[in-house]
Amino acid sequence: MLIKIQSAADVQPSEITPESIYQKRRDFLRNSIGIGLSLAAAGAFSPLLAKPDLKLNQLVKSKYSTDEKQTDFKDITSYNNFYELGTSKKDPSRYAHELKTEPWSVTIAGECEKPGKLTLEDFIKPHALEERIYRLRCVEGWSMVIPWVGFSLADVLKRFQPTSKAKYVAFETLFDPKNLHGQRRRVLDWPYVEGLRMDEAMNPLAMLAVGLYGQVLPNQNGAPLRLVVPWKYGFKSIKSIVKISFSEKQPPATWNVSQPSEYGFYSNVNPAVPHPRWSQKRERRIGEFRKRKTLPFNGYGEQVASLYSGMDLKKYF
Ligand SMILES: Nc1nc2c(c(=O)[nH]1)N[C@H]1C(S)=C(S)[C@@H](COP(=O)(O)O)O[C@H]1N2
Ligand SMILES: [Mo]
Repeated sequence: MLIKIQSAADVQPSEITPESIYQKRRDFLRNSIGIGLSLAAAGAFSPLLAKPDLKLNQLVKSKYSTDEKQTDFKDITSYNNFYELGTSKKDPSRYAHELKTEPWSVTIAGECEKPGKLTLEDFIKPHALEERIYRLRCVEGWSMVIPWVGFSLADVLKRFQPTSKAKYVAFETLFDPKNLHGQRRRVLDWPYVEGLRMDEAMNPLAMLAVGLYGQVLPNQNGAPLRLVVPWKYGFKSIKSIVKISFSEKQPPATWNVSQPSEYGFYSNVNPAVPHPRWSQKRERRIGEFRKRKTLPFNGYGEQVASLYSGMDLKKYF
């Protein structure tokens, strides 16, 4: 199937699809043509694909999706954390234009058989795009439900053939202080970095996202490529990735380096382990008034709890 191209910059605010309209359009498509949602059919256009001849598989709906009410597109794209674009929640959408996503390449390095530097197109090309509706829970106590478009992280990692020494995988965000005004201040140790233990990274829930709500990933959400690890606090889901490397030792993780007593390397969503300055027992779902209970592993325990059996999660928070 051919994918038309529309870059995020071409999307006018008036074209932004509110959740309800999106849902209706989707039902319409499903009923009228009897196929699952596909990027082109949904009238949304692939991000990535500056190459119009690129063929993609149909966008399938992941079995891991939640059927909870999806957060409004507007909230998902205007209430963000992206310190490269400023430290307030409104800054990332306001300064989104500072992030230059073309050209984009991804470097693969470290303990693997196939290191190299790939264009974004080549990086994405072999992977079938899926829609995965996941909960995202921020350590500050808010949460959202986001319909991501992307693909399995495990499939990506296997492709570069990690060696037996690869015990962890590390990710790095673009460093571009000329354009990203946040990086001109030392609020964090730039570039933003994150890491996962190899078995966590290989869990089928972990994904790389290139879109949301069937559209190109908006810059403020981490265009053109961002990690999504739904059982961990939001800050593990690193945005605008330029490098993935395999290592034997545990790699640094930005918030853990910046405040080790407040943010651990693992950062699993855990209502039983309070942040030193506030409880993690409850959360406010954006768009709702009453707080809800926070679930262990953000409700994904069935899929991921076994990764941590035998570990003291108060020590490895
Ligand atoms: N590069 C980078 N990635 C980042 C951040 C950041 O400041 N820089 N913030 C993190 C935090 S704290 C959260 S909660 C999520 C927010 O993702 P969202 O804005 O798409 O909801 O992104 C994470 N990824
Ligand atoms: Mo966060």
